[in-house]
Amino acid sequence: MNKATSPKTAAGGASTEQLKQNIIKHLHSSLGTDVNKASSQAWWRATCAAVNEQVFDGLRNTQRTHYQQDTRALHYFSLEYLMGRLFSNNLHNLGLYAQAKQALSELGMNIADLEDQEEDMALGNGGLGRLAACFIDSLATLNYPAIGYGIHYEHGLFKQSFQDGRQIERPDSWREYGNPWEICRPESVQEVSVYGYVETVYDLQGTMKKVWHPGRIIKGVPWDIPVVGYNGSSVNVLRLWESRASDFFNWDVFNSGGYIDAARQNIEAETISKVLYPNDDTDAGKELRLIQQYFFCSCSLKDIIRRYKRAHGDDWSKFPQQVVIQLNDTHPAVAIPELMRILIDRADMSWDDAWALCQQVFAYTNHTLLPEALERWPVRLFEKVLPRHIEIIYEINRRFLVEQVDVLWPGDNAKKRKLSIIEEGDEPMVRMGHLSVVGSFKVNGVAEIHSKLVQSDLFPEMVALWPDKFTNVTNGVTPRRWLKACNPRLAKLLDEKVGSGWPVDLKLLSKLAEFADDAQVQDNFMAIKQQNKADFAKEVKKLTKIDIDPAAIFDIQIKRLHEYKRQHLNLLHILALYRRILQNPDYDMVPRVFIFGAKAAPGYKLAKEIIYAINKIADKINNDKRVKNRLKVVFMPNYRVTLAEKMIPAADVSEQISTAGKEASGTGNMKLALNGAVTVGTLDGANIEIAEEVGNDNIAIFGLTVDEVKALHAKGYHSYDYYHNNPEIKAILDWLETDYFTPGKPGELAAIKHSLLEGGDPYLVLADFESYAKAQQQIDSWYRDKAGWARKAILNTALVGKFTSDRSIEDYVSRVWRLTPCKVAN
Ligand code: 73E
Ligand code: PLP
Repeated sequence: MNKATSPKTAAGGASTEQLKQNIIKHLHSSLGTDVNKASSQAWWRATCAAVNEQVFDGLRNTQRTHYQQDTRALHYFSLEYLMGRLFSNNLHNLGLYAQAKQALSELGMNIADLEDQEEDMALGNGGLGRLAACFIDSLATLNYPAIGYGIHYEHGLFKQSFQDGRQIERPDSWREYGNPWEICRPESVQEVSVYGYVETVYDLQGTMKKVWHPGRIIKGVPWDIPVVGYNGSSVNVLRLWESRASDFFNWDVFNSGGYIDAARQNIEAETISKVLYPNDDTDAGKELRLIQQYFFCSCSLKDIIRRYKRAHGDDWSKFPQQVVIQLNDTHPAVAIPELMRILIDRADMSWDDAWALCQQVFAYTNHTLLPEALERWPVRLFEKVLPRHIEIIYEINRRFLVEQVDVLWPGDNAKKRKLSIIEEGDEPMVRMGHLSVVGSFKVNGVAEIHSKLVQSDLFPEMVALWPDKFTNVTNGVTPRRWLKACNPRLAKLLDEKVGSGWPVDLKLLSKLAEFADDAQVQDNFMAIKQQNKADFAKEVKKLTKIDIDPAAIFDIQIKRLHEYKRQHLNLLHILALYRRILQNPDYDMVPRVFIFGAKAAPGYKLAKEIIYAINKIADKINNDKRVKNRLKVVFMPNYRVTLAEKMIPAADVSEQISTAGKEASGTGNMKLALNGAVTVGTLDGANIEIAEEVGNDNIAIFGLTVDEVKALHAKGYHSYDYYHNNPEIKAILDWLETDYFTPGKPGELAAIKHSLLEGGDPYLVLADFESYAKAQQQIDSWYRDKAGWARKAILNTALVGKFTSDRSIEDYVSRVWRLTPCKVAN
């Protein structure tokens, strides 16, 4: 394994004194203010500018080295990057955090206050976007030549607040006053066409050519965000495209007197990169979303080709050696027909040569099996927006059906219908998953079980056609952000116990297992947890006005709100505990605080009802004297990376309770276990691999397995049976229909009951309830044994080294990308 070295004490040799001088210099010369009157915002910007001096040195060195060595590079195509804040991350990765803290303190400033000046860069919805952010951190740390491509959304994921318990969305304007980390690159602008029509023409030799006459041309302006590797030696780039009206186009309209029209079309062009779609399943059918996808793929491919041509001219033969493109789900799959178009229509390549090249360049990661998230686009929409691409897709499909499908299954029309990239029906659709598999040389899922299901349930025939195409790469998270930076107390203990190499070699944490029964280490470990909980309790008080006791179990469920993630299973269990307390005033339980963090997609009605119900029930329970603080419920508003960084170090229990087979992997599960939380989880996604690593004594597994879920559905699932046969379930569901939690407004919380009964309970909440309640009982009894619990918490941290995103990247390198690390000289 290619190991990065531990961070130098001061990258570029900057001392605390130099840093101080640089900060002051930037206060003066970049911000136009001075130490006596500068705001916290100005101090933060000046410090960013001082840090950037070193970031940019690293960036120049890296780009020069990659250019000189003409390296093969990874191009990560993703519609989402959930980066969070960059300030402390960059300082940590440059090995400058301690100096910066000291320098600022000597200047009379508190580094934590400056950190709070930064808006989260929330250009993603959840796990998929955060995975992309962890991956680019690991790629830079491991010195792999790589570039991330995406969209420079003006508005990232909405901000969430609650009004009378209901979710309110407000726009996120993360760069309203500019962003110190990004660099605009006007010299690398690209132009992208959409709409129009395709003409068939013949040249003098009688060869047929297709000419696309676009209806509109849009300019793509690149913004580069430096991605600093942990040792500071490689600094890669995240290149995000912003859409603007093309100069050429405006001029045209202006000449014909259409000033207002020109202004309108300007706005339309700028709309493309205006806002991130806030759904973490797809909005198939939305024209703007398809245009977003095409816009960034086309800009990025042209950028890659421009760079390739600078080194290799018109000789395309080395392209597949130099370029590999990873498609982060099907969202960027339109890159496949776009590269075909460029090669055939622009570079005059034959179909066969172009297709052979394409198939060596693309690889596809599948992140979900949920039917609603499998992207399909109406053919009609494609015809309108991308008339040339739909022709190319038809031809890819025709050849695939004739040359592959019909050869293996001659004359089998049912197979053809099932495998066709075009789904037949009243409204024919383009299946982006099929296109991605056909156009890629590798396809992977994101955890062992998920990759198996991709092969057995989603694409079995594709596996029969190309058995070697399919593989697994289990997800991972960067331990730099998700342990070292967010949990400094634990990081320090780990430095002492296992040495300081763990941030780049997470398996070293296993040495901590030797101390799992050491009373002193247990005390230290649990004292750190206690301090983190006390810090977080203050944050809870500040944001929600709720008092919580750090001595209670902090039981945390943080993730997007979705029925398959089953926040409502957690809620039903909370109601069960509450009811038991009311029925038996002496009910004996370890005090527990159930803490939620979750955004619901604005159009997802039931998800919003679940948020409302949690808030209303929390209100009642938290103010009920009879509970005597045994139970508290907190819904933290505006869950995002920055909040995750505060919640995860404070968690005792991690809720990972999706219906088996539905959560492809999960990554929050890894972060929580790494920080010493014990998981209550189903055998789903990466939970299975976490259980393998930490052992069954250190995780509370419950619920139906994937096979049992399938069998239950096959036999016929009747949620009413559980309602009628389990008095606790019946009482709780009926309770939701009363006005107990919403005085004077009975029925306000009934939506959950209805979805679980008349709605058929599609995610088997009632089927898993009893087993879940038992697992929670198990947690309660485990926690009573202080030493036993400390042992479990320590072993969770010690044994999850597998889940570093460095390991994921090395898996991608050996199974998919075939990259060579390229050490950058300072
Ligand atoms: O299980 C998670 C997984 O950990 C999965 O649900 C998530 O990806 C994570 C990273 O692999 C995911 N997000 C989406 N699909 N799967 C998605 C779909 C449409 C829009 C945005 C996100
Ligand atoms: N949202 C944020 C802000 C995160 O940090 C994470 C972490 O992995 C996720 C969503 C994904 O959570 P999960 O894997 O539990 O769905």
